[in-house]
Amino acid sequence: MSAVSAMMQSIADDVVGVMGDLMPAVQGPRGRVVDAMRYGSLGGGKRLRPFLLVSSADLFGAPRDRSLRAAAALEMIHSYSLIHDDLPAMDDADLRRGRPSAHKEFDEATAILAGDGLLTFAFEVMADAATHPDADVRCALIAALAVASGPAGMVGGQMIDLSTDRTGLDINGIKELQDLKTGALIRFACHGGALLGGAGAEETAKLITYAEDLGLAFQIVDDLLDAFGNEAELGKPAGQDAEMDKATFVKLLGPDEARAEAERLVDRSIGQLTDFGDAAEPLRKVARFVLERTS
Ligand code: GRG
Repeated sequence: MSAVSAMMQSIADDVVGVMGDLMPAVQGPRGRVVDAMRYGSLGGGKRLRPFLLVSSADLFGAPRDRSLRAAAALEMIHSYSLIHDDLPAMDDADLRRGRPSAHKEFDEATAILAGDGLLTFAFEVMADAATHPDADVRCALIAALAVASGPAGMVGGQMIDLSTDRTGLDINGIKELQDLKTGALIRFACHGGALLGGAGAEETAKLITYAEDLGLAFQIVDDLLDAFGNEAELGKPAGQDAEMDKATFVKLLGPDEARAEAERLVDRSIGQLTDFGDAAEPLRKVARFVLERTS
């Protein structure tokens, strides 16, 4: 295992542990929705967003027990988005992370409720004093996470994706869509880490710019993986964008230019980290990982 994979695995294990403890299985009539919440959030996944949040918070010496709780809340929102995205009314996907998607393992109504449960529980976790003793910091975290995941963020991006004839979008249209749909939660990861750590305005701005470039690079690589990736490693079918004739970075720029653009963005994102010195090495390493990832 490479050094960055080991670092990511360690934070992934910790955040999954925190999520599991926060959502213990329950007996009785409401047990099924908790089972589906656990199914849709605890298995597999790269846990990129938690890694970004914890590594950003580490820059300012924030205690890990706090940053892991905030990271768990963020990953609950990401997991809800995947559960809902897989539903027949949206992407209609049978596979997620190499396993049946939540509505295939359970049923559609349970999958909808599991997504709703993860979304709302995430804010309960953020609002708890164990996440940060200062209520102003908790409020700032909650507000930023709500903006990132709501209609001005991920939900808005998903709406554009579902309602636009994506065959007609140009490169700026694709950038705007992806900046909301995928970028907003990645941006929150670094912003949330800065809030938890009490970062100053300049440090926060640098981390947010790092995350914006990284989020776009992540999405370009996602498009490249859909076009050329290995289905077994992806844990889901590939080639779906081309099948639907979607305008993607790969289609609009061509694979070579798309790859070059992702590399430029990652270089630029790393450039934002200079002032943080050696402490930002995990953020530099994960940026390079985003280019090399195969799933
Ligand atoms: C349903 C409100 C709502 C939003 C859905 C995130 C999303 C919006 C849809 C997912 C569809 C998709 C494949 C988007 C491309 C980028 C992306 C977010 C991929 C999945 O994230 P990873 O690669 O997943 O971090 P893992 O499994 O590693 O957690």
